[in-house]
Amino acid sequence: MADVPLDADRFGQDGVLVVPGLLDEAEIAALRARAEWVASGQAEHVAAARLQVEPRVARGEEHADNYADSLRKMSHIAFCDEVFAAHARNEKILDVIEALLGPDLKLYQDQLFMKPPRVGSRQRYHQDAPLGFHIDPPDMVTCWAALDDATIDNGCLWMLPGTHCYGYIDQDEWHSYEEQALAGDLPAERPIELKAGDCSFHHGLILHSSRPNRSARRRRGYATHYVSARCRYTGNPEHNDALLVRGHSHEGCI
Ligand SMILES: O=C(O)CCC(=O)C(=O)O
Repeated sequence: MADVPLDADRFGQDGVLVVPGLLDEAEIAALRARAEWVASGQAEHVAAARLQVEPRVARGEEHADNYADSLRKMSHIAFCDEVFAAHARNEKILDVIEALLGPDLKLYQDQLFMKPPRVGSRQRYHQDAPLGFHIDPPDMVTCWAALDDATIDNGCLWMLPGTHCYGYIDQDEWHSYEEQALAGDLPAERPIELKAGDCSFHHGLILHSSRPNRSARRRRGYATHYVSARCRYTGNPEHNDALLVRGHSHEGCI
């Protein structure tokens, strides 16, 4: 493994870690160009169902300047697009993930969160692992790569450090954290402001959210969700399309 300067102990305590400048300008430019094309809706290799429009725009309650800037997110695109697939296999990212999850790694899912200018909506407080990740144990880490500068103003991620240590949290409790956040009464929450090219890494059980983008600036973040290849897959085996990205698969595991 390459020498990655990272504080795995800090990740163990907080459940989140930022690695500044992990992606270089060429890598960011390639992702942005591809995101632009896929978000235009013209890329035939990406099924339209993978592109989700902001709900308020879809209902006609808000208006976006163009189709790309109406999109909330694009999902599972590394499974059909070579540029996003190459990012998901980026050795610099996998070195960090390996330091946190061990040597055998699979990509379970990916999502390009578009958070478009003015209409980008809030993502409520949630844990990732219970939301469609059928694995046991929940050994899962997400790399969130900033394609644009992500600030409080344009809707960066917010984390509740340490909450990954509580295991699966009842969804009623998610809602109570959400209400406290909306009331401005959640002092433990921390903004994860990033420059384009920075990556944050978060545990599958940490509570996190993001605020609306009311600014005129984009805030795209490409999340690749990795799991240990030693986890058991608890879903319908026919739906298991996790991709081995480093190390080995294990009999009876995902
Ligand atoms: O980018 C966002 O607004 C939400 C991201 C998120 O929830 C995730 O990466 O798990």
